[in-house]
Amino acid sequence: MKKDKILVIGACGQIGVELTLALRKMYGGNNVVASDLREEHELLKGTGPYVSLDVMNKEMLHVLVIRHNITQVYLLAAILSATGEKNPLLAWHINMQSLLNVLDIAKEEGLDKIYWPSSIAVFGPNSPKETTPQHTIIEPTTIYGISKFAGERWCEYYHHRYGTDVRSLRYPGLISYKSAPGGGTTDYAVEIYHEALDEGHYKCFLSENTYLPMMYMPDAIRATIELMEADSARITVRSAYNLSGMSFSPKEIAGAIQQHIPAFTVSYEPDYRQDIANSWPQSIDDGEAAKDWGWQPQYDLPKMTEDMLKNLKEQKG
Ligand code: NAD
Ligand code: AKB
Repeated sequence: MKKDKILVIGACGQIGVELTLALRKMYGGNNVVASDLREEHELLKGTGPYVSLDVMNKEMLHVLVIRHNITQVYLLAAILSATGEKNPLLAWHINMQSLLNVLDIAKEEGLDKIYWPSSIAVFGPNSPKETTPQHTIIEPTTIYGISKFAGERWCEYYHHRYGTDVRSLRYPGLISYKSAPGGGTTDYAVEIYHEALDEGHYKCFLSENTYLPMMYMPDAIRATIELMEADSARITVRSAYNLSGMSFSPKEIAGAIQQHIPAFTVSYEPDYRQDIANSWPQSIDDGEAAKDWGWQPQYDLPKMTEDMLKNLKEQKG
């Protein structure tokens, strides 16, 4: 078992639950403190310490870090793209201040490592759409993307200015069955599996040929851990690494589900989230992650679909 003491903030969210469980396996349950605004997630109960925390309360966060001898923080609390457009100032405030609170405490307390995820949402309509490079035009048009881009700059700044070992990935849309997604544009790719099993029909809020970069959660968790485990000297990108898994459209994911459930049907009624999706890339070049720390995804659309449906069927009984 490793000696580090980890704090996960936003541990009850879509990524937080699975990342906390994975970290507890590696570091021991008691060495990973889970925290969130919400009640403890069912899957976390009995696996390690849980603390109720509002990351916006810097003093409370600071006390928690000192009291638990925290050496690493994983900051996952955020307002995602679709929810962010409903209250842009709140999204900006939460997404930025949470990161600044963590970075500043990391500097003051000399914490070993910080993880904070960025997103493909940093890219905008003027970025190349296909195999979007690591370094290219970045002009996000959503408040979520703007906050992620500003956050990346802050991470790089803290690293260069204060030596803070902060690491980040630009996750694509994440698909998972353990914990529900929280207000993103790519959430349709989770909902569609549930509705296929529950209703046999899904009304999609994006149009059928909207391609977006996506990733299955086991790949995302492995990428996060591989990045955090990598020797610091190998991390050449201190803003956030591009990360790629797969790319597909609603029509293609529906087709993959129909391989298992032939009677499944989908209708398309694009809403305000279509504009957000249209502003994002369709696929991502993650060559720098592959070169620096050996990133390779393991799941494609058919393999993910088989696993999602198998696990959701078990879950739903
Ligand atoms: P989520 O919304 O599912 O979970 C976020 C968690 O943070 C929630 O449990 C929420 O209760 C908690 N939270 C919110 N405000 C808080 C506060 N003030 N104090 C403490 N906790 C608070 O989000 P997620 O999908 O798990 O995303 C985690 C991170 O990954 C975010 O930074 C998000 O931008 C990023 N990301 C996610 C995806 C994705 O597809 N899920 C893709 C790209 C990037
Ligand atoms: C969202 O859709 O907002 C997230 C993301 C891609 O960052 N899933």
